[in-house]
Amino acid sequence: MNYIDVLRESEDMVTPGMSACQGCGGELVLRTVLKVAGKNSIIGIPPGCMAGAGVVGWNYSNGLHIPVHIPLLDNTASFLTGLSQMYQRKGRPDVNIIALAGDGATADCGFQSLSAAAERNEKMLYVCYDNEGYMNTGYQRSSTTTKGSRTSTTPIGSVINGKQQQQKYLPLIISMHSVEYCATASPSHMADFVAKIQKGLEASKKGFAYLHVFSPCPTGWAYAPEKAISIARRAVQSNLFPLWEMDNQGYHLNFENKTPISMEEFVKGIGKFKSLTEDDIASIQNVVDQRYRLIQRICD
Ligand SMILES: Cc1ncc(C[n+]2csc(CCOP(=O)(O)OP(=O)(O)O)c2C)c(N)n1
Ligand code: SF4
Ligand SMILES: [Mg+2]
Repeated sequence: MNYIDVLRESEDMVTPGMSACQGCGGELVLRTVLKVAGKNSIIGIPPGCMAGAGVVGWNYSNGLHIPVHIPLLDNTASFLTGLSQMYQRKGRPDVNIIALAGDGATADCGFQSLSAAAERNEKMLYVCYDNEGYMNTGYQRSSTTTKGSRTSTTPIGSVINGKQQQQKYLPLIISMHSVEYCATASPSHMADFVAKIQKGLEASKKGFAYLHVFSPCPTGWAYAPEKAISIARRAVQSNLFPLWEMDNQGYHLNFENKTPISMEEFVKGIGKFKSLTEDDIASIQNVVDQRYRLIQRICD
C-alpha cells in the first residue's frame, strides 16, 4: 500500500481538541506515528508540548484512543523497558511499545535512560520529535538547538548573539549503540517518513528502534504557521537535516542532495535566526557540510 493509502485508511488516534499551536510539527509527527502504528499500541509521552497539549488527557479522561502514560522527563526509555518486558513475558509481543519524546527529554534529560535501553536493545520504537528546544516551558535552548538560535536562555543582546554552541547530532550517536534500526525523518518527506515508521515498528519486535524527526515549531522559532512544511523541506534540502537510515544491512542515504541550498537560504524568514552574522552562518554551514560528508562516507 502506498503511503497516501496508509494514512487515508488508518484511524486518527488523537482525539479532537488537542491544544497544540497551529502548524505544530510535533503534532503532525504524533498523529502520523500513531496512524501507522494503530490501536494495538501503548505510548509513553514525557512532559513537553505533546503531553501538555492534552494528549495525555484532561482531568481523568484520555486524550488518545490508545493507552498513554506520562513518564518523567528523564526516564521515558526505562519506563517503557518495564512495559516492554512485561508484555514479552505475558506472551504479547504483538503490542507496539512506543515513546514519543521531545529533544529535551531525549538528547538531554533522558539521554542516560535512552542510551541504556538502546544498548540493551530493548524492544520498543523510540521517536524523538526534535523542535530544537524546551518549547513547553518557554523555548529554552537544548543540546539539539542550532547554533545562533534565539531562545529564552540564549537571547540576542550585547553579551551573546543566540546559542553559542553547535548542535549535538543525536541520531548518529544512537545508531552507534548497535540498535536494530535507526533513522532520521521529516514531515516534509511523508513517503519516506511513513516507510520508516513501518520499518521501525517491525524492528521494535526484535530490538531497539529509533526515529529522529525534524519538527519545526512556529511559536518558538517565530515564523508563520503555514511555512512549517516548507521549512522542514528546506532543512533536508540544505543538509541541515539529512535523511538516512541504519538497519542490519548498514547505513543508507535516502535523499541525495546534488545541489544543496545554503544555510543563508535556509535561515531566511525564521525569526529565531534573524540576528545571525555572516560569521555565524559560515560557522553553521561548516558543521553542516562536515556532517553531511561524514554521513555520505558511512552510507553505501
Ligand atoms: C526533571 C524535569 N525538569 C524540568 C521539567 C519541566 N519541563 C516540563 S516539559 C519541559 C520541556 C521539555 O522539552 P522537550 O522534551 O524538548 O519537549 P517540548 O516541550 O519541546 O515538546 C520541561 C523543562 C520536568 N518536567 N522535569
Ligand atoms: S510551542 Fe511549538 S512545539 Fe509546542 S505546541 Fe506550539 S508549535 Fe508545537
Ligand atoms: Mg523540544
